Amino acid sequence: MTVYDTEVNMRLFIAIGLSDGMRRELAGVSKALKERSSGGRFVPVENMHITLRFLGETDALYDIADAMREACRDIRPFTLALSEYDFFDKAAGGKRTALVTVRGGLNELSILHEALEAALADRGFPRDHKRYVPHITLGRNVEHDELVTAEMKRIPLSAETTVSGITLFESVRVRGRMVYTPLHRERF
Ligand code: 2AM
Repeated sequence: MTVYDTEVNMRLFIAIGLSDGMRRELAGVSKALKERSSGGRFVPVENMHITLRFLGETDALYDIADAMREACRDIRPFTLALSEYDFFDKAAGGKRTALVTVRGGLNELSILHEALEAALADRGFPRDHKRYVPHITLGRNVEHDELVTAEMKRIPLSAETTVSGITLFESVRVRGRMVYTPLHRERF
């Protein structure tokens, strides 16, 4: 993968990819959720990921790749596993961002996240002060009641991935669908 200089803004984010085993389990969770909820925009399983940092519209590809390199310098591979169904609440109307949480190397993940925030801040990216809650988004504006929450939480999840790098993605909407293109990968 090559990082190239551009003067055109791109919508970028840095994320951790998922294993095939995780995608298989997530496909099952997503299907179960669709059957039990109304409305919602569901994320296609091939687009699912763990966002580390949303960068928004920027053309600073060189600085971002440099920050990724610095942040990963002292990081060693670690394991993450799927944990359970959960959601972020929207204010009213019962609409939620439906998600799956992760477990395992959360300390390592937190150190990586902080290292990335610091390296980006050194290069002029304003710090994201929201608490980092690692998750995989299943869908947005999903509506269901609390019985469904309990049922969804009972789905057993165990798939894992060895995290051995992070990827910078460009996000583009093509004919109403989100397309995520990897631009740069930093391994550790
Ligand atoms: P999320 O799924 O964890 O919410 C690519 O668009 C990724 O960047 C999404 O998966 C989303 O992460 C995150 N993202 C998009 N818009 C965002 C925003 N305004 N603030 C924070 N994260 C955002």
